[in-house]
Amino acid sequence: MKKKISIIGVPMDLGQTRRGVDMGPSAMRYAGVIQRLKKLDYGVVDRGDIEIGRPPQYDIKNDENLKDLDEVVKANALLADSVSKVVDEGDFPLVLGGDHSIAIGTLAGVANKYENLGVIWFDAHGDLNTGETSPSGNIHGMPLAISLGIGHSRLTEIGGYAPKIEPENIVIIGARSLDDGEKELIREKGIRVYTMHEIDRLGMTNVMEEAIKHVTRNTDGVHLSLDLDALDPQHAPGVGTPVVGGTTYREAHLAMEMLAERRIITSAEFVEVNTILDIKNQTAEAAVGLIGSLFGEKLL
Ligand code: 6HN
Ligand code: MN
Ligand code: MN
Ligand code: MN
Repeated sequence: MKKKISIIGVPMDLGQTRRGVDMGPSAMRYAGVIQRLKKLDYGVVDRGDIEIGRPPQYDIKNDENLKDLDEVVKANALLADSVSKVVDEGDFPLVLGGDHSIAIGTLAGVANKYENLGVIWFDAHGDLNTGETSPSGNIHGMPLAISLGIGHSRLTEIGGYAPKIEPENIVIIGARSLDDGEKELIREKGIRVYTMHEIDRLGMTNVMEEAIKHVTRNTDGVHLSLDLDALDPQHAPGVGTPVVGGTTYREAHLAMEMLAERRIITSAEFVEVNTILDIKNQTAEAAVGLIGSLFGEKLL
């Protein structure tokens, strides 16, 4: 029997300032994520959506350069609880976003179930900012730093422990827009990053071989956090912070197919699908296709 998959939607749009990413979970459900997984013979439970508070006024920065901190903290605490229950019940947690700030809650719910959790972070960005280094004050640019225990304590302490992960167990894939403070942190912590340059030079096959080796070396579980902006905007136009020069549609699928073959992923989230910016649900459909590949869908 295959493990049951529990889906949790997180209609979060307060980790950045472009409305529309709150409809990401609906868009992926509409694009058939549940049917797709059932067709692969998984039991699937849709646990509905996490409640997101609405601030009286959007996008208010506090003195520490963090926008909508209260609501982001509250929602991530709820998400951490919900994900933690899913793992305790033996299901596979599949979290649908929502902006990338929700990785704070997902990782908080998952990481203490493992001795050492590995993380594969597919993204055009590093998401390694703090209030001090962030050019925007948008918390969706910070979740990887937060999970390393770096940043505002109200965020790092979600779930009641910190850090969630160790720098040597992380791989970032697809990066092509890193802020100065993020580059510094990457060097300081020795985080393994495959930018688009390495994907071009080595090819996605070799990148994934190396990445899988790296995140499984020292770990007993691996979380996949996939930001749709890792893909080139041509293939995933419905994202809040698109960056040219991303992975092709096939490169992203190949990566998922290799993860499926190795069966290393123990939890996953798909984030940043923005339906207002999307074209006929193309990005949500791309996300659902990638989810299919991650769970073992084959071309033949
Ligand atoms: N994402 N590095 C930029 C910032 O504002 O910190 C962009 C972050 C984008 C975050 O796409 O999840
Ligand atoms: Mn741990
Ligand atoms: Mn991104
Ligand atoms: Mn991201």
